[in-house]
Parts: sequence; C-alpha cells; structure tokens
Amino acid sequence: MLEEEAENPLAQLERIEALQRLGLSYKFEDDIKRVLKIIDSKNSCNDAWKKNDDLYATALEFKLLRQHGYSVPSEVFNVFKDEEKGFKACIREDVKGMLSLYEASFHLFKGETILEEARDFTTKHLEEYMRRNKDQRADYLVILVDHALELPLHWRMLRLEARWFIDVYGRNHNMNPTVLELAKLDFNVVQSIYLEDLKHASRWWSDTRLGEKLPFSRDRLVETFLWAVGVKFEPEFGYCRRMLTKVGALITVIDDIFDVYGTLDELELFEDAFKRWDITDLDQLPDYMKICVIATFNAVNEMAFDVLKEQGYLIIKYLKKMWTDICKCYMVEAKWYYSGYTPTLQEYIDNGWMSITVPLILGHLFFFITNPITEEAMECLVEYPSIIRQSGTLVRLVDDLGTSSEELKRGDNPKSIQCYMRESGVSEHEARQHIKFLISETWKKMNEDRVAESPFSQAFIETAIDFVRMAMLIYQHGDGLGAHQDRYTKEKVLTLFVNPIPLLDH
Ligand code: 0FV
Ligand code: MN
Ligand code: MN
Ligand code: MN
Ligand code: MN
Repeated sequence: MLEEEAENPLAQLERIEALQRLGLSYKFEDDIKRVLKIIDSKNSCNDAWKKNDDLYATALEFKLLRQHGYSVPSEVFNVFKDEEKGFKACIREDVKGMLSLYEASFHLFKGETILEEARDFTTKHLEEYMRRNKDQRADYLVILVDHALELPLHWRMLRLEARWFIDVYGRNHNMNPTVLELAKLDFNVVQSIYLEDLKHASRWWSDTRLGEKLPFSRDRLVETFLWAVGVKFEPEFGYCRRMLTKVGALITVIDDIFDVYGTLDELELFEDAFKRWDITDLDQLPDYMKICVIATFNAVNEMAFDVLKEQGYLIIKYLKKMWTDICKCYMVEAKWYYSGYTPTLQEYIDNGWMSITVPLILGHLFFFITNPITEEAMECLVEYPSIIRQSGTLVRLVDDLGTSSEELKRGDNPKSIQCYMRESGVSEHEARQHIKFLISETWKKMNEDRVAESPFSQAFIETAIDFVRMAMLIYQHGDGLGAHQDRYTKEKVLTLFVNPIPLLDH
C-alpha cells in the first residue's frame, strides 16, 4: 500500500501514522524508513513540492520526520503566522490541522518559540472546541482531541496507545479494515508472548525468595514487567524484557533497603559489597543483605555470561561500574536523610537523575538490544551521555511528583519539590508548578538528543524516551509502583497482558 501511494505523500504519511498508532509499525520499519527518507530528500531539494498552506499535512510530516530522527526546521510553520499577531485566526476553524500542530509542537527543541506558541495556541483552542462539542462523544475527531489534551502522543506508552487506538480507528471513515484486523490479531499474538515472558520472570522471582525474605520491601514483579514492556515492546525482544524485569525487581528491593530499611552502618557495608563484587567476602553483612547481594550478583553475572557467549565481550566491569555508581548516589541520599540536610534543587538533581535507576537499567538494556556491540558505544554508555541524563532527570522529576508525599511520610530524604520549596520559600503548589516547568524544558533537550549524532542505535535512543513515557503513565495518578497495589496499574496490566481483543463482532 505504501508503494502504491507513492504519488500521494500525504496518504503515505497518514498510512504511517495509522500503523504507528495501531502498534504495527515495527513490522514495516524498513518500508517506513524508505518512504520518510524520500519525503525528506524531496523537501531539501524541491521547495515547490511543499504543501505550505495545508496545516494538517505540514504538521503531520514535521512530526513524523522528527520522530524518525530528522531535524526538520520549525520554520515550516511560519506561513501559518501573521508577523506580529501570532497564529492566524482562521486556523481555529481547522480542528484537524490544530490537532496535528498540537501533536507536532511537543517535538520542539530549546529556543523554538514558534512551537511553544503553537502548543499554547492549539491547547487553548482545542479546549474551547471540546467545550463546544462536549455532547459529541461518539465523533471521531472529538474523541481524538479529548485524548490528545489528556496527554500528547509523544508522551504516551506505545502499547497502551495501540490498544486504545484499535478501538477508535474503526470510526475513521478512511479506515482500512484489513489493517485493523491485522492490528487486532497482532495485538493478541504479542500479548501471548508477553505472558510467556512474564511466566519466566515470575518463576525467577519466586525462586529468589526475596519477596518472602525481605518483607519490608516492595513485591511488584508484574508492575516491573509492565515497565519492561513499556521500554521494549516488540515481540522478538523477550530476552530483553525478562532481563529488564530482573534488574528492575532487584533495584526496587535495593532502593527500599537504602530508603526505608537499612541503618547507615549497614548501608555502608552494603555499598562496599557492590564496590568489591566479591561473592566470597560477604560474611559481615546482615542476612537480609546477603541474600539480596547474591541474588543480584547471580542475575547480573549470568547476563554478562550470555553476552560473552553471544558476542565475545566481557562486560562485567561495565555492569559493575553502573551498580557501584547507583549505590554511591543512594548513599548520598541516605546521608542527607540521616543528617537532616536539604540540598539545593540543582544538587539534588545532579544526584537524582542517577538514583532513579534509569542509567542502570538503560545500561543493561543496551547490551540486550545492541549487536554488534562496539567499544566506542560501551565507553560512552558508562559515562552516561546526555540522552541518558535527560531521561533520568525526567523520570526523577515525574517520580517525585507522584511519590514524594508518601516518601516523606515514611521517612525519606527531601525530594525535588521539597528542595525547591526550601531553596526559594515557595508553597508546595508553586514548587510542583516549577517541577512541571523543568519537565517540559528537559523534554526539549531530549528531543534534541534524539536527532543528534551518537554512537547509539536509534532503537536504543527510543528506549530512553520510552522510559520517560512509562514514568508519565505509572505516576499519572500518584504512585503506580508503591507498597500498595495501585488500581490504575492493575487495570493496565489486565488490558495489556490478560484480556485479549475480541475478534468476532457478531
Ligand atoms: C521508584 O521507586 C522505582 F520505581 C524504582 C526505584 C524502581 C525502578 C524500577 C523499574 C524501572 C521497574 P521510588 O519512588 O521509591 O524511587 P526513589 O528513587 O524516589 O527512591
Ligand atoms: Mn525509594
Ligand atoms: Mn531511592
Ligand atoms: Mn532515600
Ligand atoms: Mn520516589
């Protein structure tokens, strides 16, 4: 179909958009890449081809190109503005165009004020449109606008979006029934693969007996697996999801030891055990730490052994460095807590982008999805390049918005909100607004890192972004990964792993 539509670039773009939203684009990656490459090269050599006056098409193309790593200039939107007065009033009538511009605007880089204006302008007028159409809940465009205003597509977890869109796509009068049927079938097939992964990870988890031996800690294996699916959803990456679930479950326990349970003296020993990575020298640790440390060494050493077998690289020193680095940051926070110290917001973030586990988890993930591994990429990885830092900063800030109230009650170090309140004497509400502002600023940097030169594959870079999307989802209604089971998270688990899509309508 993409080939047949070669004469009609807009139809191609719409086809790609639909495939992406339905969760099918991973099957057609090469075709999609080829089409976008042609569209991008036509852009740079043939101005006349541009459909300057069509807001919908311009914004859709802009969004898809940025999504796929092209740094298209935001000046393509200049024609929709009057010199002084901002976006042209007539655009308000073009709801489809405004929606497309709204979604595109979230792909902005730092300093692209036109896209900031676009986001504010479209948000305002789309909200107005929703007020006028609040009784039209069955209308395709109304449904899309409502969903977009809740959270832009760029910030959404792909798999859950696919499940949602499969139900909505049928209302589009342009819809293709064959594509829709493929999407439903594929969703169910992929779901059954997730269940196999989950079975494997669950069995490992109960074998470790960590849930039972460390009852003070979170026992959230399924939620951790949900996270792993959010970061790497394609069916063929089962090994990656299983290993990420292990790393996630272990670091959740370790985080609780540092934050909630361990005394400062114990924590010093604990940190030291990771620094030494020596299984023969753990006698001085309390029993609950012994079992946790050995479970971690076993799991991580085994992952390293798999990479050695597959690719011939000895990566244990890199993995050990990442575990040592995060323990060091956990220790900094524990010391802040025990000394009653509140750091400045900057001081807090300089430590917090690492203590949120993103660098550790992405650091492992890199080895599961990269083949061949290069020395250059490995060296760069363990120095934590910008894309990893931005991802960590975002997940940290989003996590703090969702978890800090509870954390403070149970006794934890001050989080970003409290640091900022202390530093600038503002209210909690104002501090939260400030953190939200920092989140949108950090997104801009990540958008730029996404298209910058790097030794990493596009697939790896996407996982850094998907991590943030996952955090936004988990913490949308408070702590979705807390000590108590969260009902929103449970709903997502049922949707993605348990309930298949019914295939017979009649
Ligand atoms: C956050 O918990 C959290 F979910 C952690 C540490 C585990 C990460 C796991 C996965 C990515 C599955 P919490 O809010 O206690 O973290 P902080 O850093 O605030 O103590
Ligand atoms: Mn914690
Ligand atoms: Mn912590
Ligand atoms: Mn803490
Ligand atoms: Mn937290």
